[in-house]
Amino acid sequence: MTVGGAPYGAIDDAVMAVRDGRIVWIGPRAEAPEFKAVSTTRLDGRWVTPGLIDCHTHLVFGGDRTAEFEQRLNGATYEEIARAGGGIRSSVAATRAATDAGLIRTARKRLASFVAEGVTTIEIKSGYGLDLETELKMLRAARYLDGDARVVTSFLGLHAVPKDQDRDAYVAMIVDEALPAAHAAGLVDIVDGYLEGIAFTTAEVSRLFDKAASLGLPVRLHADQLSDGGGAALAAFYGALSADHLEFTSQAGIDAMARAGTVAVLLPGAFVALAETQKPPVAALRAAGVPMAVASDCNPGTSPMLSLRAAMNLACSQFRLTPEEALAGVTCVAAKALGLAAETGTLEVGKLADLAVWDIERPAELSYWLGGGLLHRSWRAGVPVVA
Ligand code: DI6
Ligand code: FE
Repeated sequence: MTVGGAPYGAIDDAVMAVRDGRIVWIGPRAEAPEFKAVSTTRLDGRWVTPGLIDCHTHLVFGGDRTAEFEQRLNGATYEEIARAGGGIRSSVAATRAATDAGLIRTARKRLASFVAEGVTTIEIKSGYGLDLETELKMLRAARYLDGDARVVTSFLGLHAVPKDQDRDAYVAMIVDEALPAAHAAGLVDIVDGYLEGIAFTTAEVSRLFDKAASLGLPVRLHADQLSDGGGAALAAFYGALSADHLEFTSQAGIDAMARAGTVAVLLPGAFVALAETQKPPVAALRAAGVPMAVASDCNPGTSPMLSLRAAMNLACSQFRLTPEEALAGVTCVAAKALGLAAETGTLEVGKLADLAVWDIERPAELSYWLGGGLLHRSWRAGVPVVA
């Protein structure tokens, strides 16, 4: 992928050599040197892609929100439910009540769905704790899940203001106490926030991002999902790895992202689940050269989605990505969104041997089929996962 000029950067009749978990050679069989291989695996003409990367999930949470799903089907909106104390806050109550083991057990089941379809790297956020203890519990659970897939954690303390709590005191607790504590415990790879009318303001997110910068941590932002709050421009101002959602992002926001090299993360699962009508400005992002990632946003409220390939399908059918863009969006661009572009996301010498092998005739099938088991085998850093 992305090597050479063929569509998808595809190499026909290829050979790949892996040593110590990294790709040490890749190219056409005709050009391959003699390898003193310890073991050889034949893939019989199958397609091999980088292991898939889901760069935006809320995989760890207690309970579920089936009741809200039914309320929305009866006409209630997500914002109405949130303002009435449901939404994120109802997952907070269930997550606080869950034990470490319980959180891990339920998240591991969900993770298995992603691994079974070739995901070898997954990002997991906190944000259903909203107190020091539970945010740390969520992040510990996320770290613990690292195994079949590599886990990248995001600290999402500014996800919602907890019930009956003073806003300013809450923001101060997250910024001055919870983030430094989680960072000191080695639990934070990226700092995330939710900028939205029903969530946090530019000033509040800025306080968080200033703290992240002082700790040397990269940032990303849930931006412009339900309204244009200037989130894309704020993310770009802070040099964010990504700005996510972007349904309401303006041209000024897009231009700022292009200048900053901030990735646009598209989340069609939330768009569909909320029956939104405002689509992210894909044509303008493309025209501005902003790289687009695609992710599941797996979460109990707005995207109860257990398949990254389903997100690829919806990114094409709903947002008009090409299948090639969708595949880039869950491989090389997703790696960039997580700051891992030097390590994974393409099949190139020096990168980790994160591989997915598919029972398909052509790569567009990965976006074409909505669900279904197309994976033949997978490896994380040269270690077999699905065998
Ligand atoms: N945007 C989302 O789509 C999720 N979080 C966020 O900031 C929704 C989370 C939830 O409703 O539980
Ligand atoms: Fe999200």
